Amino acid sequence: MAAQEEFFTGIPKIPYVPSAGPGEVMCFKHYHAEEVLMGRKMEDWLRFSVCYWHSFCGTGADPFGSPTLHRPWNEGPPMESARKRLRAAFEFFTKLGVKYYTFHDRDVAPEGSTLEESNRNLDEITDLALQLQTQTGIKVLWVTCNLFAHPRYMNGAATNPDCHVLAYAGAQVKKGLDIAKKLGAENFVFWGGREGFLSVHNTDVAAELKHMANFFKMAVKYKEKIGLKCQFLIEPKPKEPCKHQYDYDAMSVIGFLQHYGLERHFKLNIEPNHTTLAGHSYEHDIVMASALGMLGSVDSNTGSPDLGWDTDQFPMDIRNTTLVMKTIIEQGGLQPGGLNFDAKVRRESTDLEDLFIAHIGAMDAFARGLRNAVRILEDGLIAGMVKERYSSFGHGIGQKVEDGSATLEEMEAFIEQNGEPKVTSGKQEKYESIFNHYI
Ligand code: XUL
Ligand code: CO
Repeated sequence: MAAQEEFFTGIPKIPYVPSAGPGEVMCFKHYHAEEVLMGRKMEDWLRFSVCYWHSFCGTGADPFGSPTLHRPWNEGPPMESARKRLRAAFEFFTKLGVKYYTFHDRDVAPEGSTLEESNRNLDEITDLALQLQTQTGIKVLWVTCNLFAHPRYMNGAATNPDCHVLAYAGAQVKKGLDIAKKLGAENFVFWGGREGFLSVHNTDVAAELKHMANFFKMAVKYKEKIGLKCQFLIEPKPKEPCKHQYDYDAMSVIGFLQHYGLERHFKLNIEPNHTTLAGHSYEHDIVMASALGMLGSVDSNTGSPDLGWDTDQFPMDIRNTTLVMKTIIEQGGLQPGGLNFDAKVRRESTDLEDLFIAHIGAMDAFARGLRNAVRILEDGLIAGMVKERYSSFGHGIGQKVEDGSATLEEMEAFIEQNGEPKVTSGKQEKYESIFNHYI
């Protein structure tokens, strides 16, 4: 890369220095990409990805204040800054040592005054992206279409009461899928920020749900038509910007997909800050989606439990990362999904190096989570205790319940013979103490 094009001057490729002291934050102390754990390289368990919108488009503006983050790549006319932004992003990915990135169509190329113009902008920028991908080996984890920012989408995109708007969203997704194919994206995400309602009085909920399902069916059909191989993902979120979003949480989305016969075509992209907004614990939706074979990818971030909104902070809590990685290892990995940092530096973290520090800290937090989860699973103590807890389903009447052949009459006969079950301790504190031993 030519010297004048360097944006992160003075920052080298981030090294792995396990002996680094507490004040040294520009190196990995736990993340060692090539190290093999449980038969797989750390980078392949973790599949880290940097998101474009927060890290390269974010300005630090909030509803109460102006931008605080002045990024050199966002200066100049829209297409010129789009090209600079892309070069800055690839410099960042390379120096950080992350192999994947994610973006919305409108993050990488500005919206034009017509669909044709927007598409031309996308064509030009994705030509450059393809070049940079080939040069660096960096790949697209997922692409998504921004179907929520433009005023035309204020009443929804796929659930808009006006089919003209739905058609615009469809045209945009068609182009998004073409771009996904061109760039070899491994996944494609649908996040329905405005697919929901602010008032039931003006909303035909049943019609909107059906339209959304039919919209997804069009996307599946087009994906198959163009031979796009990537995995489709829906990202649940309960609210914000809508008062109520249809994709409320993991179980609502799974129910929706099954109701409309779409479950074979989609998995879920779980974002823990959305999970906690839905009133669940951090790991809840990851565990629920995984249990039903529907966990496809993770937007790895965190909120502040004391706040009621989506703060998109970098995930730094080792307990959380350990639980997430335990679930991911148990399901055999996240591929073709990954851990995408849908997270933004605070508006007060104004130095360019803060962008590195944030990602390095979160990657190390996940590397520690991975190492802890591996120890938990290799020791097998917790797994053994859980297995023992359910051991009554391994024989006799329990075996019949397990394989689905038992009847209520048999339940009654069993109780007549065996009477009252004995009280068995759940041992929660014992599990918690053992878990704490590993973190
Ligand atoms: C919004 C959010 C989005 C999606 C992609 O809360 O998480 O950035 O990840 O549209
Ligand atoms: Co997200």
